[in-house]
Amino acid sequence: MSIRSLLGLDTRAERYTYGLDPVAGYVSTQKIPDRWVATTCGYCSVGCGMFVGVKDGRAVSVRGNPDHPVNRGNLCPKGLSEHHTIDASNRARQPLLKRDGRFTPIGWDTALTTMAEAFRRVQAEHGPDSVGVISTGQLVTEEFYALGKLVQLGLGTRSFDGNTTLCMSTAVAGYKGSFGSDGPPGAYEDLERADVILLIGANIADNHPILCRRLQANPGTTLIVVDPRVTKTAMMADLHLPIRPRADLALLNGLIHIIIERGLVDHDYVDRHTTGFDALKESVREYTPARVAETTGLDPGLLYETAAIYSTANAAFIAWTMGVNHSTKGTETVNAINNLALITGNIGRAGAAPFSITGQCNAMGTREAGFASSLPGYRKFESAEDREALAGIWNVPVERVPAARGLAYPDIIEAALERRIRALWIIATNPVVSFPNLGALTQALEGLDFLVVQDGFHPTPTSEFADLVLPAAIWGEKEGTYTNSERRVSKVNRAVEPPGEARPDFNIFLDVASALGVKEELFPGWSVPRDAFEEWKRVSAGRLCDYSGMTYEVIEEQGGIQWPYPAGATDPAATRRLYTDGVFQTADGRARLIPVTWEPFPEQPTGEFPLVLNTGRTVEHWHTRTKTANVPILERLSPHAWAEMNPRDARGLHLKAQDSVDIVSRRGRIRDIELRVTETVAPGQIFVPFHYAEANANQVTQSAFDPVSREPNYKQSAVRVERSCPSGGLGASLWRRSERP
Ligand SMILES: Nc1nc2c(c(=O)[nH]1)N[C@H]1C(S)=C(S)[C@@H](COP(=O)(O)OP(=O)(O)OC[C@H]3O[C@@H](n4cnc5c(=O)[nH]c(N)nc54)[C@H](O)[C@@H]3O)O[C@H]1N2
Ligand SMILES: Nc1nc2c(c(=O)[nH]1)N[C@H]1C(S)=C(S)[C@@H](COP(=O)(O)OP(=O)(O)OC[C@H]3O[C@@H](n4cnc5c(=O)[nH]c(N)nc54)[C@H](O)[C@@H]3O)O[C@H]1N2
Ligand code: SF4
Ligand SMILES: [Mo]
Repeated sequence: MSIRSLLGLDTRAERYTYGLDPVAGYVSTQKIPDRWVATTCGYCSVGCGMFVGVKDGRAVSVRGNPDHPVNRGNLCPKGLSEHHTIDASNRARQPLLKRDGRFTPIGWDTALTTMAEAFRRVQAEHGPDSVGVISTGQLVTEEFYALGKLVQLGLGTRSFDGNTTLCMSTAVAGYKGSFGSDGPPGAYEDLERADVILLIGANIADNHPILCRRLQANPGTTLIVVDPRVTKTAMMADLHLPIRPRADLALLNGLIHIIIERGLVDHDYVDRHTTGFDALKESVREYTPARVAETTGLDPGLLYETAAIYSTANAAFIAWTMGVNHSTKGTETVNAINNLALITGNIGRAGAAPFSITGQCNAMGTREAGFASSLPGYRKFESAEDREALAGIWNVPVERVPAARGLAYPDIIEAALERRIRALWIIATNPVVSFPNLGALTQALEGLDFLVVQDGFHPTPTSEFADLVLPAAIWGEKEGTYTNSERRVSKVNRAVEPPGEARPDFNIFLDVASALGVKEELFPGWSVPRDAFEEWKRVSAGRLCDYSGMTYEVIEEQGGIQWPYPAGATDPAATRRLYTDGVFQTADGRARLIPVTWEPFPEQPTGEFPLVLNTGRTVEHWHTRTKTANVPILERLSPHAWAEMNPRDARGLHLKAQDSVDIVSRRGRIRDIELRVTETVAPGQIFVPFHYAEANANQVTQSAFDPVSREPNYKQSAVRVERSCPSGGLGASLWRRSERP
């Protein structure tokens, strides 16, 4: 394949002629922008600052913002090609109503009244909670905040959650348990200041690429990577711990055991700022190096070495992502991470933090704005004082503010299966590809009386199931703020107009509020995201995630501001880290050391299903590929799904590289994907990316969820691998439903 075709140049209608642009280097003269619009990347939670180049009202290029404190001008391949997502041919352009199995274009007014009537009818017949709403970490905070109010106070349903439960809810629950509140305590700067960095189940080289740049700016650090695969991140490490799947809890308890045994505990910190040390000490007694070596598959020498490197560092940073969160023991594993950081005093200092790297561009914004697992501003459902404070700001009777959390995402799906939930509104998430155990999910969706899907693209695998499709503006077409993993609030700006009749989600929420008759009560005089931002500032004032000192203008000026930033604040650097004073958000101000126990993962391999399936990501694609499949360079680099298998297992199955294989579990089958034979995966395990609807990895994953956070156990399922039948290709059929007669 030529470089030109790899870059997608051959397939574009317009041919490129090259000219020299002083900023961007060689670019097409047809594509030299008239103007550059400053904004924040709409993919991952790193939160890179960038400019979108606009020519004749179209987004034609992107470049990194050299002054942005996060990325200093760098962008990863997805960011650099993000403008291609806007012009995609499969953008949703008008509201569509399904009549007799076919989508018919309708006007917005009809769409909104149809939706409001359907939801109110279902609620009248089956109770307020029989309408469910599933949202996302990919809205701006202003939209998410408005949606929360609309759903909880306007629709009055407590069946409200989002795709963040497939992602971050474990970190949230773990932080709440240990520190009394959510909120990642560290900053990206810590990657440059730590002398030891421990990455657990986080493949930043693929998934947070610009963080690798930050890490590389610290050549003196010792990097330890804990991952069952030899990922690109593991290849960067000084020490890679190729742990057995889901043995992290045993490893962490084992490290704590050694640190206690060797007298390496920071007793001063423990005595002044924590509770529960004696119980923790007792609980790790049985996690001897010998036993932990057996559980984790790691040599005892490696355990001693890791414990020594971590506990003797001046500043040690632990970051984790989905290798930890995607587990039925996720919350407890996060508690164990926090335990390790606390007993060594590695929190609240430069270079020292237990740091959950978030995933989506605004996963953090949804955590702050709450409404699902907590009330806005990290307030607690169970606190009468918190509910009264909110009722006061909102000017509603306190009884309107929910006093307990409603159903979490998997429980909403289960309620739909049992027909306790009859109508669903899905916003900016694509569960038909991303939710575990596809068979159960599709049964739930098919049983609904009314399904609304609000998406920037159509058809998507999920919008195919909809009764009503609402076309949304996407990144590049709307305004607001995102919060990145280090609590930095950055500005998102509109560069171009949305296609057809698509509207920003913010406007759609206000329109739905009008259709439900609650607009003036809940959103008096609101018309633009800034109206929501001003109210959110008041809601967050005095809370850990205090925005009250921020304005859109100061955020732009500073290249984002980390919270807390209370009214009157002038120095953004002053709040770079949380818990610098060792005072936590618990009743007694002390962090809690929480004893936790390791358990094997739920679905152990058997003779019939002998392999452990691990699912995850690759740098080129974003989740369910609604966006990146439209970007020629990314799609060409990674056009189809594959399975990675160790040579030993491949030999045993008489398979070779590039054979076409099926992956089979008790629940389903991924058909016809390319086999890659590689030592990066250990014997007994396989890895499959979950990006491809036509080879949907979630056909085989299971309905197993963390009891506290409700997050799915995506990273371990028992499967077998078979050579595909020659007819193959059936995997594509699922999401081409509407094309079938
Ligand atoms: N290119 C790209 N970047 C993205 C995304 C994307 O779709 N594409 N998505 C964004 C989102 S929302 C998220 S949440 C993040 C996710 O970012 P990551 O968490 O880095 O992504 P994953 O590939 O899901 O999983 C991370 C690693 O966990 C490892 N793992 C599996 N099982 C275990 C285990 O038992 N123990 C340990 N220690 N590790 C294990 C996997 O081998 C994998 O390398 O990425 C964000 N960035
Ligand atoms: N097997 C397996 N499954 C997984 C994971 C895994 O590691 N393994 N990871 C899980 C994780 S961490 C996550 S975060 C989820 C992600 O799963 P999803 O949330 O389903 O993934 P996306 O493809 O990002 O879906 C976003 C949807 O919103 C649309 N969209 C984009 N921008 C906008 C907008 O501004 N407005 C509106 N209305 N729509 C918009 C997109 O077209 C797309 O349909 O997947 C989870 N599923
Ligand atoms: S690292 Fe994340 S935020 Fe930065 S350009 Fe890449 S996808 Fe965008
Ligand atoms: Mo995620």
